[in-house]
Amino acid sequence: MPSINDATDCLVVVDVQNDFCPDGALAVPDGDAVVPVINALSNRFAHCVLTQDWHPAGHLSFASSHPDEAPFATITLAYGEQVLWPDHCVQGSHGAAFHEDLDTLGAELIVRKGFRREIDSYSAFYENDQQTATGLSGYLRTRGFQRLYLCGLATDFCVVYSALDARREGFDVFLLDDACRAIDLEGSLDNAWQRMRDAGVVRTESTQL
Ligand code: VGL
Ligand code: ZN
Repeated sequence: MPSINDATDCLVVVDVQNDFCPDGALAVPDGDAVVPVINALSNRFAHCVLTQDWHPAGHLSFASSHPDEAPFATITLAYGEQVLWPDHCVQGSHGAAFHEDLDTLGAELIVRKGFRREIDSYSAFYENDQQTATGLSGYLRTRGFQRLYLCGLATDFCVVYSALDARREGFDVFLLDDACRAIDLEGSLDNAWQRMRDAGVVRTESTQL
C-alpha cells in the first residue's frame, strides 16, 4: 500500500450525515462508528472533500412520493431501476447535516448531490441517470489529484457508486473498509465488493496507511 502523497492524494468522505446514523431516517447499522476513524484520517491527508446527500422535499427516490409504494421497494424511473427510500437528507433538515462530531473544518470542498427532484444521485460523480455530472471529477483533476481514498456511508450505495465512477474517470481508487458501513439490502454488499474488485478498486484499511 502506498503511503499518502500530499500532491496526488485526496480523501473523499461520502455522506456522513445524521440520517445515515443510528436514529436517523435511513440509519445504516453502526453508521456513526465511522466518525472517529474518518476524523483520524482527515488529520493525515493534506486534502479532503466531503459529499452531502441533499434532496428537496418530494424527491422521486422517496417512497412517500409514490402513493402505492413502500420504502425499500424497487421501481422503474425514466433512467432505470430505483430503490425507494424513507424520506431522508431533506435540504436544511437536521438529518441532512453532517454528524456533529465529524471534523469538517479542513474539507476543501463539499459536493451536494441528489438535489434534482427527478434524479437520485448515489455517486459523487454522476447522478443515477449516469449522465448528469456533479462536477467533482473536473474539480479533482484540475487540482491534480490522481489517487482517491474513499470512506463513509453507505458502502453498498453511495460509496460503491462513487468508487466505480471514480475508476471510470481514471482515478486510482482505494476503499478504506474500516471507515465505511453498509445498508446491506438483499445481498447489495457482496454485490458491491464484486463490482469494485472487477473495476480495480483496492480494498484497504486506515491502519494500512
Ligand atoms: C444513500 C440511499 C439513498 C447513501 C443515499 O448515502 O448511501 N443511500 N441516498
Ligand atoms: Zn439519498
